[in-house]
Amino acid sequence: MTELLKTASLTVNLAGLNLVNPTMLASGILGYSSEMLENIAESGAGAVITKSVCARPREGYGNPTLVQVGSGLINAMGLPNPGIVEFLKEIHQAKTRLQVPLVVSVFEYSAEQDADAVELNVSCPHVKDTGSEIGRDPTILAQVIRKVKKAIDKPVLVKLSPNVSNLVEIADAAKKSGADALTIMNTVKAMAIDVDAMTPILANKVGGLSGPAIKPIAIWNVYNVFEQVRIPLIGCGGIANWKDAVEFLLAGASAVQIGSAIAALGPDLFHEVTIGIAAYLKKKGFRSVEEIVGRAHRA
Ligand code: RRO
Repeated sequence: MTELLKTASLTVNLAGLNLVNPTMLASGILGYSSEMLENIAESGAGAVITKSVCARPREGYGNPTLVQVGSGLINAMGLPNPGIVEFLKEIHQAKTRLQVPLVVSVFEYSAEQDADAVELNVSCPHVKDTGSEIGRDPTILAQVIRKVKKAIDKPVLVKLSPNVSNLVEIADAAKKSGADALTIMNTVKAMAIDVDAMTPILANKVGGLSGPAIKPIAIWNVYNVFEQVRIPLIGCGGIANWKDAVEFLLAGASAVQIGSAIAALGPDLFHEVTIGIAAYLKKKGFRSVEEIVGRAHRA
């Protein structure tokens, strides 16, 4: 099995981050502890992204925060996090132990020296003022990105929302204001209603849908942005196996993030997906992941 990993180059240079393979842990999955991130890296992730953190601690919403639906999950956690000061301790510890790039997901930007990169979360579908209010307005988004780029000299990834009328316009504004790569996409605004109680199930009522249900939406958005904006893309949305990952690469993503499926199936999925990508490259006669990025556009 591991011999297979040597038959093709699986490495990816993503905006200056060197990944041993194109899989990344999506933000928001599996807590804040450095042990958890280390475990994920040891299981084969090419990079890990923390849960989103903001300047001050936030409790998040009350329960229920999660509901399973047809082929996905709707969450409305409400950005629970211990605040940057407390979080820095975990980040520092993680950085000293991790062998793969550590990306810190931030809401309100706070200087973070130990991160290899930051992922700006401007796309939470339901947290007021700091989430998709920024990510859906190209002018405000550009101002925020310029400010962050001025403050740090690390790669800035920007995670965008599908809950906008023109994602290409948003992606273009992000690129022009200095984003180094774009993560496409955050969750899709969604709701589930309890027919007995006759009320929305989540305490926050509205949430974000993730999982297999949103994969075709994410594939389309990656494909469409790739065609019109020249910037490295990271595909995210419903990846549960190697084939899903390959689909994103063919659509134009240089790397992929896996979220809900890791929570459901465990971190070994990173290795399985990487092996699957390697086998696919071998079968098709390609020597590197880079050779298939955006390949579906040649059709
Ligand atoms: O914490 C959340 O409820 C949350 C966030 Br910050 C996000 O970016 N996307 C999402 O679906 N939920």
